[in-house]
Amino acid sequence: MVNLGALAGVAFAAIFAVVDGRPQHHHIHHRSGLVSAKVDAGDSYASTNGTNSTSIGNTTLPDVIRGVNIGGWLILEKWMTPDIFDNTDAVDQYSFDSTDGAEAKLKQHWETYFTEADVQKIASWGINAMRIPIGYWDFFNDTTPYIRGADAYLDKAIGWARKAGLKVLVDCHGSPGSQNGFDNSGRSGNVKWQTSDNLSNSIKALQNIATKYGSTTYADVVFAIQLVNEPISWAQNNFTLTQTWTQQAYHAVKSASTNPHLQILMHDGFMTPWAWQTIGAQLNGPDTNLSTAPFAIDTHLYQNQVAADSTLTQAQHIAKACNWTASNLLPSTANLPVYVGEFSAQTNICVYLNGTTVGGDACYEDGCQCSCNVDIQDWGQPLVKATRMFLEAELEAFEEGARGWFLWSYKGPGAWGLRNLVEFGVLGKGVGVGERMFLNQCGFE
Ligand SMILES: *[C@@H]1O[C@H](CO)[C@@H](O)[C@H](O)[C@H]1NC(C)=O
Ligand SMILES: *[C@@H]1O[C@H](CO)[C@@H](O)[C@H](O)[C@H]1NC(C)=O
Ligand SMILES: *[C@@H]1O[C@H](CO)[C@@H](O)[C@H](O)[C@H]1NC(C)=O
Ligand SMILES: *[C@@H]1O[C@H](CO)[C@@H](O)[C@H](O)[C@H]1NC(C)=O
Ligand SMILES: *[C@@H]1O[C@H](CO)[C@@H](O)[C@H](O)[C@H]1NC(C)=O
Ligand SMILES: *[C@@H]1O[C@H](CO)[C@@H](O)[C@H](O)[C@H]1NC(C)=O
Ligand SMILES: *[C@@H]1O[C@H](CO)[C@@H](O)[C@H](O)[C@H]1NC(C)=O
Ligand SMILES: *[C@@H]1O[C@H](CO)[C@@H](O)[C@H](O)[C@H]1NC(C)=O
Ligand SMILES: CC(=O)N[C@H]1CO[C@H](CO)[C@@H](O)[C@@H]1O
Repeated sequence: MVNLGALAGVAFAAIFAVVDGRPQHHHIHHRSGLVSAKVDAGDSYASTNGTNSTSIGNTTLPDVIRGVNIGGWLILEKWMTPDIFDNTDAVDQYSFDSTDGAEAKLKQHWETYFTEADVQKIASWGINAMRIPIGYWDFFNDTTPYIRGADAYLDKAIGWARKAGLKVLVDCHGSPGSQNGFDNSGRSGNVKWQTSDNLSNSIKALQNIATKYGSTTYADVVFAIQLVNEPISWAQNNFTLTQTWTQQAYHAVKSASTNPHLQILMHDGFMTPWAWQTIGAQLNGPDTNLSTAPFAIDTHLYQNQVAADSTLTQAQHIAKACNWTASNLLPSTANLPVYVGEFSAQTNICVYLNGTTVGGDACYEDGCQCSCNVDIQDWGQPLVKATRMFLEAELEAFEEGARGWFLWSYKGPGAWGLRNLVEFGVLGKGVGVGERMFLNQCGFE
């Protein structure tokens, strides 16, 4: 997930409100006697078609990737797992790794936060792929300031995925020097990815990743490797340099891989997939088949990261989500597949009993609930339904215009968590994540 610092506004406060379970404004009506978070028995559901698969060589890939991120596991993010940071001054993986007893705590976390039972649960919901973030430090031949060992758990997850029939995207989420200064890169603060040897060292780590996970041994389960996550295109980073590096990294990963069908993903650098069409055409060729193209773009589409989004009603959020197909995803003629590698059902809205929504984090009428400061287990039906409507619109837009999607994140807090969304009736019911209550919201049909 991306935390855009000062811009995050309400959303950032909301994260902590949800984590703490404490309302930020004591005059807000919360936990307002609406105890049932279940959807009405009388509601009707439709099942969108399951997704067919296409096989090439040893690789069989669903035609629509319906995925989830396994965030907060192999790279710590404090807002997602605050408990592990208790009694430390650490703010990120880097600072955590030098605290007392860090190694034992990390092993315990790796061992328990995500298990084979979770993979089975995910598969039972109709999810067919996982994007698994991991840091470069487990694949780097020289010493780094990070504790190693997370890669053994990536291997376990890949084994569980293989058994459950899920595909895996190995996502190099933390790169040398930090590509964005966000905690999700391993180290918050300075961005030094494009200084010193960090760019070439990023490629060295990717070569090791590709030698292993890009081999034919993994071709039945690892369908893609991601070069870098969310490199910023401002401040210390230069987007032109990012694009030059991407082509070098692409060729390095390709030559280190023996799986000829491996896909190589690059995050768009917050410049939208449109900015990658020329490179896409160069790497994929002019007549690429979108389901087999080797180079693809990862874009992240949130509606809770900038203050302006927190003024929107849910109807406006939905209109914006539907619009993404045209505004942020590419037409099939672009020869460049796009994955929505991160998005969330979480918006900052308040919902009245009659279903009307306003943006923000405060409302003043009995029964009204705001998504950012009421625990999801206490959500009444109006809030559950409004959130479901938005999430279904997002999925409709992605399945129309993208190769696939990965929700952030399986165990995210509140409405950030797929686990919570399924448990509290925001997505899926009988047949899983392909199930729809609000068909054709975007008018594509
Ligand atoms: C998709 O839906 C159609 C019509 O309901 C059905 O005939 C077909 O078997 C479905 N395909 C899959 C893969 O579920
Ligand atoms: C899956 O394949 C079947 C048989 O070719 C076809 O009828 C159906 O429309 C396909 N479903 C999807 C979702 O593409
Ligand atoms: C398929 O997998 C087998 C066993 O791992 C391997 O020997 C073979 O080269 C693979 N074929 C392709 C086309 O990747
Ligand atoms: C890292 O070390 C291994 C084992 O010595 C070697 O096979 C590999 O080529 C090295 N990777 C890089 C990128 O130098
Ligand atoms: C980014 O790098 C390119 C190529 O080196 C250079 O032409 C351009 O001026 C740089 N942009 C900025 C904003 O520094
Ligand atoms: C893309 O490639 C797959 C696998 O070879 C094939 O089934 C499909 O028909 C191709 N699609 C197009 C549009 O060529
Ligand atoms: C839809 O996208 C276009 C740009 O493609 C933009 O001009 C317009 O404001 C967007 N509308 C909404 C509701 O987001
Ligand atoms: C829904 O309730 C709110 C708050 O009482 C009210 O302002 C709004 O007009 C109502 N909307 C409709 C469509 O009844
Ligand atoms: C792993 C690595 O090469 N890190 C380097 C990134 O760049 C900074 C300086 O810009 C170095 O201090 C790091 O050693």
